[in-house]
Amino acid sequence: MTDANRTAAEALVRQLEAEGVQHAFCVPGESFLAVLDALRDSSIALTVCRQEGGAAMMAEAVGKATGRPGVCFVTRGPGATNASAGVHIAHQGSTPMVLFVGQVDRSVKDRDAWQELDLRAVFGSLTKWTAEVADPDRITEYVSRAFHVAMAGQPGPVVLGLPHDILALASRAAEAPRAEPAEISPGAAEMQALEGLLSEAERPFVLLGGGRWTEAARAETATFAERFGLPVATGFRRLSLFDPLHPNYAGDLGLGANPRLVARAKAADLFIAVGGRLSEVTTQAYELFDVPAPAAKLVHVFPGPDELGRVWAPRLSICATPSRFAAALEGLRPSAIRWRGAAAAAHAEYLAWSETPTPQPGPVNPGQVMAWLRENLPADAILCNGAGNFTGWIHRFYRVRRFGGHFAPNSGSMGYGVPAAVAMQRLNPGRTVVAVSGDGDFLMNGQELATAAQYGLPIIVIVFDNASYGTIRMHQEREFPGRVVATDLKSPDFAAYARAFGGFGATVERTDDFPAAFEAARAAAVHAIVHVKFATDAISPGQTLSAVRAHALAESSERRP
Ligand SMILES: Cc1ncc(C[n+]2csc(CCOP(=O)(O)OP(=O)(O)O)c2C)c(N)n1
Repeated sequence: MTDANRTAAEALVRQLEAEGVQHAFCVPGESFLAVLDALRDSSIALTVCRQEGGAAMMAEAVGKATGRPGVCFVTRGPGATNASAGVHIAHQGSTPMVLFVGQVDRSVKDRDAWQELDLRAVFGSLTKWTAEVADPDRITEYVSRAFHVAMAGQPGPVVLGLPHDILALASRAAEAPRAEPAEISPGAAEMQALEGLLSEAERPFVLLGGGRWTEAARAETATFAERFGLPVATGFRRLSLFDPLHPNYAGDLGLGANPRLVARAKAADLFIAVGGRLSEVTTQAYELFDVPAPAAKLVHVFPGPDELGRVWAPRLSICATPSRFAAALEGLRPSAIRWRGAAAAAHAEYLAWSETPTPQPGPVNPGQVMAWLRENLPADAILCNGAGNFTGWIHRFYRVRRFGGHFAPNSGSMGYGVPAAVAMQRLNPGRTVVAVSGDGDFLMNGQELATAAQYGLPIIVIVFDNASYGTIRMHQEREFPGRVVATDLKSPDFAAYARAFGGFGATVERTDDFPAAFEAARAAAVHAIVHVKFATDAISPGQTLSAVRAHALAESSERRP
């Protein structure tokens, strides 16, 4: 519909409503006041944040959670460059997202005017599409296209510039109907070819990843795996695509993966990768298969043709969305199944790997903390995290039981956990939302605790504090043993930090004290931090920094002439 009396900003907001947008995140700027004004009268819940990086990560998390673009508004130069952190996460995570940027007036464009940013140049390689709306009468056309592009094929981010002067102008733009991404079905010939490959296989392996999954597709894939006894793994930070207690679950193929799982994946003669792009982390630094011709027959199912064959030439390329592919699995009837017992063996290996505690130096064992959370969080809890070695304990010991129960950056960007938790608690007021952060990771966006406070969001943040940028220290010890530089951290009292924002804080210095601290945080029903201090030496599950250093020193002395 059109309304001759409305402004371009109002038309934009009406189009967002037509797209079904329920939440938007922003840091305000004078460049898009008319949009903020229109949002004031809208059904869209606006969350005002403290830094655009956090706002963009919140929008990214919404995109991951809903499969529809997360929406973020920021101002030009300083705002958009801050937000780029979240845009890159969406880019590497195949997450639909639209970042709106208040841009300079058209009359001063290209003068390097106040905070002007060449959006296409800056965001060109980070987005599926970057554009500026130059005509108030075309604003809904641009928004509609942004939503279509963000969700189409392999989803990803779109950046739309909004010149300040067009926003308050009258707009004759009509609303477009809600964008629905095209589904892509596998052809009968491809499914028949897959059936043939299964009939010949002896050691098949299924890997799930990427975007465009639905709860139904997850269930259909599980049924398929059960019917044929197939071992199924999840890719890096795609933990919620398969129930870890399902008897066919083989484990998480990401950072710190179970060596037995990696061996199983490498030994497969038929490797069926569904939905994911076969990233560097999932493929164990491109070591799972020979490049470009894997020994295994690789079947790559992906919702866009351009990714198929990027690194490895698949034996069978299937361009399909996971939902349509999963629906088509029902029709498969391989003539022979030669791998009986493989799924049970793989699942037993996963259980042993995730249930055997790893010894760690010092009175706190982060693995035991994650194991406690695994046993004590409700099945529908949402866990969010950023990046750092502390995530190794999540991947290994935690279990994500539900679809959409885990939000983490596939790009390995620090600072994601707190904003993602804020966004998920905004969307799911009744659910337990926990962010797990490192001491370095937390302070990258810890200021968004103020946003949790402002909206009364009882997120619980666990800060794993090893007084170090531990991941980098680990690499440092490997490459320059004993030469510590720029990795020691002196952090604040994080429990007091939480209290300064009006929340609850507790400090834990022994594993046994964690349950009571966490329960107290839960009972407080406000945003909370449980500050867990542990030994710097406890660098990752079952590993110490001293051992890493000793190994590196021994290797370097062997190399010396
Ligand atoms: C935004 C960003 N900056 C830098 C890095 C490089 N980096 C990866 S892990 C890491 C250290 C993380 O430290 P912390 O959060 O304390 O966790 P830990 O590794 O000690 O468990 C750094 C600096 C990154 N991944 N993301």
